[in-house]
Amino acid sequence: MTITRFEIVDSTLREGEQFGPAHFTTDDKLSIARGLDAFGVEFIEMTSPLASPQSAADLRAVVAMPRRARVLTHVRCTLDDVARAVDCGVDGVNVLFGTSAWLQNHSHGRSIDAIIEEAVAVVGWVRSQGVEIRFSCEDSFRTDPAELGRVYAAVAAAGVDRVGLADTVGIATPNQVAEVTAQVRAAVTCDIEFHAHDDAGCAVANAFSALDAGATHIDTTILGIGERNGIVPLSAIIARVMTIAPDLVANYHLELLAGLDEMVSSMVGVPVPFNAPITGAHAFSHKAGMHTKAVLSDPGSYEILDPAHFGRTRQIMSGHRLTGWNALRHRAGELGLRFDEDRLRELTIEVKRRADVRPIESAELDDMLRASAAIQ
Ligand code: HCA
Ligand code: CU
Repeated sequence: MTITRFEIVDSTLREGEQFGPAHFTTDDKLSIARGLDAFGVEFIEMTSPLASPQSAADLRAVVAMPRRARVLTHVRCTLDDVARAVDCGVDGVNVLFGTSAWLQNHSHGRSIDAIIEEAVAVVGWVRSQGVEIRFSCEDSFRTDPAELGRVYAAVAAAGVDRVGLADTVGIATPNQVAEVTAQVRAAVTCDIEFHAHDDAGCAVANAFSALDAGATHIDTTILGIGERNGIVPLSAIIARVMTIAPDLVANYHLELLAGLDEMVSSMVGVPVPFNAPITGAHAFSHKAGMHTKAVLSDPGSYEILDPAHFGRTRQIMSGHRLTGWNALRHRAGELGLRFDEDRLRELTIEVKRRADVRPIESAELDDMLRASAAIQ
């Protein structure tokens, strides 16, 4: 299937608040909301106003902000909860119900028929208020597929704007996500949102699989923060979609991604992961001689994303034992120095010899190059 739509429901201010070390102040929340709005996400999802008095006040503050993104809040699927949400002036509500046997037995104790009855009433009421609504089956991938189909068909018939598939425990595989999403796609005409946890390291792959099978909206958080080890990181799904369908990310302000990651990293006190696509400190560093040679000739040889699109710069590393003479010539060129080929080869041997003992700092390498140029 060709992916034709991709909208972002960023949940840093809901799922992200459920990350162990997270505690956002009102100012933090406003800064995150402003940053996400400037980046261009379509939706900002916030914690339920029923969570605490400050949560309700913060939700109202974000609703009152000048913004283009639509503000959603995430509440239980009850008439009381959605009434509180609507009262805060949100553009939409994201409601959920636990439909797996685990959650039916250990959380709310309701049957599927009772869930459907409540969900249909809630969808009808929210729509009557002119507010949009998404209904999600929590723990979708441990829910009986026939029951899942029955619930979605009922809420779709009641006029829901989106149905949500949630891999709450991070158990789904990409093939399973493709299969279940395709079944839901065939059963409903409304939009489909997908929410993926990363317990088994498949969140981004699963989100992409969902898009490929007809999902339209992906839940993200900045850095991927969320319950346990989190969900789909914003920068990662952008990278994934961009390599396949660049037009679908063309309207986002991609140069703001790294700043968003840094902001949330300092708020929650965890570093930007080294392996974060796009924003990781080494995401555009090239080291081994074979790599640097090819990248210097054409960056596309080892880069599927252009760092310039994200306001980032490519690094060609040259002061280490894996270096090659192309990398050293490149660095020399940046310093305005030129060497003949023999001298470059000698220098490469010397750099490798020194780097075998310990890493060479970039200033030290530059000194070596300058000293070598002086005696040439
Ligand atoms: C939660 C559960 C949730 C909801 C996702 C959704 C999940 O912490 O409330 O509403 O689609 O992972 O199932 O985050
Ligand atoms: Cu979640």
